[in-house]
Amino acid sequence: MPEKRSRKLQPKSIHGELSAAGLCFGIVVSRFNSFITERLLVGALDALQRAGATEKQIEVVRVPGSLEIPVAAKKLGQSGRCGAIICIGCVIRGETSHFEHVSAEVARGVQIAQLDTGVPMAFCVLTCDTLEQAIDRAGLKSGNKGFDAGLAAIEMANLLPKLAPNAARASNKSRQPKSRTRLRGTRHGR
Ligand code: INI
Repeated sequence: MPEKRSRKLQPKSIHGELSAAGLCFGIVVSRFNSFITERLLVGALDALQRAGATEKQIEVVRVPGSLEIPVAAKKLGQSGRCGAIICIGCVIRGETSHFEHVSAEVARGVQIAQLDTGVPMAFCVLTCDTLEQAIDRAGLKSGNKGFDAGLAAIEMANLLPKLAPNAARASNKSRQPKSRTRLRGTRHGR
């Protein structure tokens, strides 16, 4: 092949913005280990607020334990109200193998729920060996994983409409006439 000085390829890159404008979010929070999960919730709300979300754009659903997160997240996804869902739980290793069952099933369940509904679900279920590890991830040494999950949810809620068949319109919000502006992830918006 003849040697050719070619410029580097710069293919179109598709990504989701970190803006909550026009989006609704669901947060499913487990009450089990609420000392940790409530702190993760604060982190997730902080991320949404910094991205411009208001209370009207957020729905918080509480469930007894992490095992109940997937079914609640799936129902919420099916409702058509949410552009993305944040799943918050905390599983801490104990004396028995219960930890393995709960942590494996909640991860599997949330993955199935997001694939079944097509609604992105940010996974913020801590699986820790000790309470100290959990505390570190809920606002101490390792930051707040709820905040990280909030950012992931915002990004994915913005990204997915761009991958839809009518992506040209979805990715070009600014060209839409004002009258068509509406909250995506609402009954009317989907
Ligand atoms: N649920 C949790 O969220 N974290 C745990 O660490 C946990 N442990 O260890 O038992 C836990 N169990 C409860 C479970 O999620 C269900 O709520 C319960 O089994 C009822 O279905």
